[in-house]
Amino acid sequence: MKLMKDKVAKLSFVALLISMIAAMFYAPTASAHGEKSQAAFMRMRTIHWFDLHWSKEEVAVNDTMTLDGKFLVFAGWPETVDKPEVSFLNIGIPGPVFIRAGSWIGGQLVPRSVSLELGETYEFKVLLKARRPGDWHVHSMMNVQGGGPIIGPGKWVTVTGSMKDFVNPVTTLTGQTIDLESYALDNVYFWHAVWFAIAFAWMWFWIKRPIFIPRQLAVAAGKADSLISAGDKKSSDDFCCRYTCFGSRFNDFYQRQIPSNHSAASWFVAWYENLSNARIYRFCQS
Ligand SMILES: [Cu+2]
Repeated sequence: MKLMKDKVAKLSFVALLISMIAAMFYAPTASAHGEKSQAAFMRMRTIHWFDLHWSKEEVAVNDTMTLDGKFLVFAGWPETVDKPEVSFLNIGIPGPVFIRAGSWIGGQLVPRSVSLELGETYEFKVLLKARRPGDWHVHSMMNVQGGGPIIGPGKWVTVTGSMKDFVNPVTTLTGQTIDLESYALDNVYFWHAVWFAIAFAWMWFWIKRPIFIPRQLAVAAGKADSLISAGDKKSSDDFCCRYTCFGSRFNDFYQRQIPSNHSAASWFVAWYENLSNARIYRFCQS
């Protein structure tokens, strides 16, 4: 019996080795179109995509292509999925390999969500500008609030060229032309570094002293109060107040937003943030 067990163990080990080596030498690329992975009721009773047409199979970085076609909003929409009252025409691609330069439903520009009628057929068009070289699946997609992304058919499109050459110029409301691809990146890095440094200092303040086990022992011994000194409390108040104010002041200075496809949403976020910042600021001043 012992001999048998040893043999099985030995053979299993050899099998494991062989499969590891095989995986090292042969690893095929995964390749699939995801629309069929959706639940049947999502795929067959929501949005029916048809007559789809991809204008190009190969496109150079900075060049554009369109995906157009029609979709029927199924009259027997499932009860378990919210009605498509807030729907956003999108594109199913692996990350920002294209940018969506424009999208239309029935000839109407739809940069934001729209409400769709059950039983209606719509024509749509999406204009895409190539950004990252590679072979990509390009799918039509409808994001339905309360329903999730409803993906349509996809097709391989090859993007050629170099991502270094990609530009995304926009003219702001003040007439300035900027490249969204690289706009204010130095500033982004700078402020991330500043906040990381502050966050790290704050964490260091607490973790440089003995942490988990000694503190747990102190709590168990009923000496929890001795763990946080009056000095700690003072520094915490100071730290919290100073940096929240600092943050809210800088948010105020950099309030001017970049126009985007979601400008109404970003305007609302900016307004809301500013409102709460103003409250915090007043609180800190008092
Ligand atoms: Cu696909």
